[in-house]
Amino acid sequence: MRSATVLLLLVLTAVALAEQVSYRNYKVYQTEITEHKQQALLKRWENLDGVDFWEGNGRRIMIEPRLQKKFELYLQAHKIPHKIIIEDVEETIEAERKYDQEYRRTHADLGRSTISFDNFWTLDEIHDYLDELAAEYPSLATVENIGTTEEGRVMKAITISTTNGVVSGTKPVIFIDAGIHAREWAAIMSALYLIHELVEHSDEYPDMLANDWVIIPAANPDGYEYSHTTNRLWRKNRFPVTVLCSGVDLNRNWDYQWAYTSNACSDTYAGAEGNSEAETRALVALMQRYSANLRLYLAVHTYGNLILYPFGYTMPFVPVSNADEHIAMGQKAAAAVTAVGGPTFTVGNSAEILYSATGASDDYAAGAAGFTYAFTLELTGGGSNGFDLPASQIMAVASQTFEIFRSLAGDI
Ligand code: 0X9
Ligand code: ZN
Repeated sequence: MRSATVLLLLVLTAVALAEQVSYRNYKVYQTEITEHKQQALLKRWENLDGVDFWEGNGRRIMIEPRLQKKFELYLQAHKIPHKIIIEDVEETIEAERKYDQEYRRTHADLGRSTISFDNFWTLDEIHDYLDELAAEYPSLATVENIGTTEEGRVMKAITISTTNGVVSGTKPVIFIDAGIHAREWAAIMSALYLIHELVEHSDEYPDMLANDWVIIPAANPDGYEYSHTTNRLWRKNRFPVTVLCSGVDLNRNWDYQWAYTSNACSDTYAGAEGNSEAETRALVALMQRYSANLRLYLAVHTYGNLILYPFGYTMPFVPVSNADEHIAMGQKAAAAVTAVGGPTFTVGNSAEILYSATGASDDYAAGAAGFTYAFTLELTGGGSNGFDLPASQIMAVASQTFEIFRSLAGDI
C-alpha cells in the first residue's frame, strides 16, 4: 500500500512537471552596450519568437536554443561584448520548484496565522490572506472584488485606512498594483509584505497611515496562476487573442498614448485597443472612483533596481511637469534602501534609463487618472537567476521595498 502511494505520488509529480513549459537549454546572455548604435542593433531582436528581453536596455536576454548560434554570430559581428550568465534556464526554474515543494512538505501543518515570506504564495493563498485580514481587522481593512478576468478569477483590492478601512475622501490616496506582469513574483510578495506591515503592525506606522492605501497585490490573476502551473516566465494576461497565441501585455494596454503593437504572439502585445482588457478596466474604474484624492501611484515590477518616473511612451522623453519633485522623491527613496543595507537603485525617466513603451500604467496614472505622483518600481532580481529570485531572498527584497514605500509616502 505504502509503495503504491509513493508510486502514485511520483507519477502525479511527473505528470505535473511534464505539463510545465520547458526552458531546457535556453541561455541568458548579458551584454555590455557601450554605444547607442549597439542598443538599436539589439532592439531588432526584441520582438522575435524565442527571444525575451529580461531587463531593460537589452542587458540580459534569454534566447531559445534554435537561435543561439545566430545570436552569438550577430553579437560578434557587431562587436557587442557579452557573456552567458545562465547556461540552462530550466535548471533554475526546476530548482525553484523543488525548493517550493520541499518548503510546503516541511511546513504543511502551518496555518495562515504563521504566514511566511520564505516562499512564493499561490493566488488562492494571496486571496485567502486578504480576506482573513479584512475579517480580523474590520476597522482598518476592507477587501473587495474589483473585477473578473477572462478565465473567471476575481481581482481583489484591499483598502487600508484608519477611517474604518474605507477611503476617507479627505486623506491622500496611495494606489499600488503589483503583478501586472505574471512572472514578477517578487513584486507581488513585496506588496503583500507592505499589506502585512500596515495591517498587522499598524501601531508602528502612524505616519504612513495618515494616507489611505488601495492595493491590488495580484493584478493579473490568470497570468499569475499560469506562471505557477504552466509557464514560469509568462508575462501577459491570458486573453485568447488568436487560435495560436494568448495574452495581452497589461502594461501596454492602458489608454493613454496607447499604440497598436502588431504581433499577438509577442510578449508585449498591447491588445486590440486601449483599456481593452478586463484587468486594466477594473483598475481604471477603481482609480476613477477615488479621482478627487489620487496622490501617489506605484506600479510594482521586477527587475532592475530602478525607480522610474513618467512619461515613458516616447524617446526623446516628455517629462511630467513635476519631474523635479519625482526625481527628489525617488532619490530619497533610493537612499532609504541603501540605508538598510540594500542595493543601489537608479532614479530616472523610464524612457530614458530603461526604454520607451506605450500604454504603461504609470503614464496613464500621471497623464489621464490625475495622480500627482506616479512611479514604476523595478525591484531587485535574483542575481543571475533573473525573475527566479530565490525564495530565501524574498524577505530581504520585500523589506527593502518597504523602505521605498515608506519614504515615498512620507513625501507626498
Ligand atoms: O516594460 C515594462 O512594462 C516595464 N518593465 S518590465 O521589465 N517589468 O516589463 C517598464 C515600464 C516603464 N514605464 C513606461 N515605459 N511608461
Ligand atoms: Zn513588469
